[in-house]
Amino acid sequence: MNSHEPTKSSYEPTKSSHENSVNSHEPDINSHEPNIKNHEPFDVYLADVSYFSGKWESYLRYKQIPFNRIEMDAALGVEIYRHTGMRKVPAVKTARGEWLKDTTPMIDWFERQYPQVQVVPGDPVQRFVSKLVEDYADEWCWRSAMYHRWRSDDNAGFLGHRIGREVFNDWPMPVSLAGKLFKYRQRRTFMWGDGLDNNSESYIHDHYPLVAQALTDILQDQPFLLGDKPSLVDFAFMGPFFRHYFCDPVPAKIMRDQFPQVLAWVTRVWSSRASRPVNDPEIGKGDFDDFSASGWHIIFKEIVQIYLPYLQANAKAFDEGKTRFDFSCDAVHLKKLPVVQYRCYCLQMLEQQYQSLSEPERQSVDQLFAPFGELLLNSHTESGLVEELQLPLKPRGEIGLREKFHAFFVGTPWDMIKK
Ligand SMILES: N[C@@H](CCC(=O)N[C@@H](CS)C(=O)NCC(=O)O)C(=O)O
Repeated sequence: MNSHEPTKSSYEPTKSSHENSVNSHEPDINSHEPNIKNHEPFDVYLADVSYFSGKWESYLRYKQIPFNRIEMDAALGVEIYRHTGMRKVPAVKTARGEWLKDTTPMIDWFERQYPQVQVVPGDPVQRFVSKLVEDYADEWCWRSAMYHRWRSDDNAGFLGHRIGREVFNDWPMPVSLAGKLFKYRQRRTFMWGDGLDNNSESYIHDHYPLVAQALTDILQDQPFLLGDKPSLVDFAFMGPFFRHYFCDPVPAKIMRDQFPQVLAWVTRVWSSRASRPVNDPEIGKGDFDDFSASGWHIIFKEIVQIYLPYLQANAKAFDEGKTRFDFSCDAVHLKKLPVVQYRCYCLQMLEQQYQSLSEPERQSVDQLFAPFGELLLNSHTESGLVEELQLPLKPRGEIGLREKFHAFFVGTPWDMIKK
């Protein structure tokens, strides 16, 4: 297999998506960045069904960064694992042969290389709040997005088959069986293994409409979540809202019927280009907004009262060497959650960013969240992953046959601990 050959997506030829992302009719907004041209073009490994690939691809398309779009299969998964230590997408290889992983540090890396049009607000308070919201969209919206994909037999049957055909077509078995095995793995790990039971089901189910309503309220008077141009928080919410809620048939019906403004926003973000302001030439020139839209209250409340306490509990369980823990707050009780080391890293980064604000900036952040309680950002957690996630990644050695076999068939478990 030639790893540089874009694989075929079942919905539309991959090549057309690629052409959209580097459209020669658009002005080259990155022409002032001569240094970066050494890294181009990027090989971007992704999956057309994937949460984080959707976030990542929307960002690259908006920034008009040229890339080869390569859909992963199991063999490419081994290659990605060999260079990144994870069988996870998206992953990027630069033209110099350096590797990058994880959308959060990747966006920071690309923002430094392509500063012409920034998606992260320059104001320190807005920047910190954007990072916090990004983390919430990445990590806390994940459970509900997995639930809406895998809970209903109709949706899960369709997705299992689609993933079998698109991602595991090189497993030595019929794609229908590959799809069924993958469906079983996802349900076991991300539904029953991630706190879903009769008591928690209503919270997990309702999380999608809750956040969709918040986005609808925010979008009442503006095309994007922080005003008239896309920013980090738009790309972050594209994680759950694009490849899961917009593309998967069962949650997509909920979006069409109940949240049409969110449906319009998804297509707006997907089709936005930094060189092409929406409708009005004045649009896109101003600063980002200050999170004052009332819809943010729903999300801020969740962050203060549920998500940060959860991150603290996860970090405490990690420090105590546990592999599972129960988490309870007023809104939900989640039993036997896996300890996720990566989320200790998320907390560590957020705490560092919060601590590096000046006193008045920290007070402005606190004031935004004060109606809902105190921001818990003082665990001093040490995740052990900071070095691992420095980009570009340090080159890794060859891997043995056993590791190859594992990466091909099993992948890297979500709750894998790397000390
Ligand atoms: N924190 C990572 C998460 C990447 C991730 O979890 N990717 C999922 C797809 S959305 C994956 O590749 N999973 C592979 C698997 O479950 O085997 C990021 O932001 O890129």
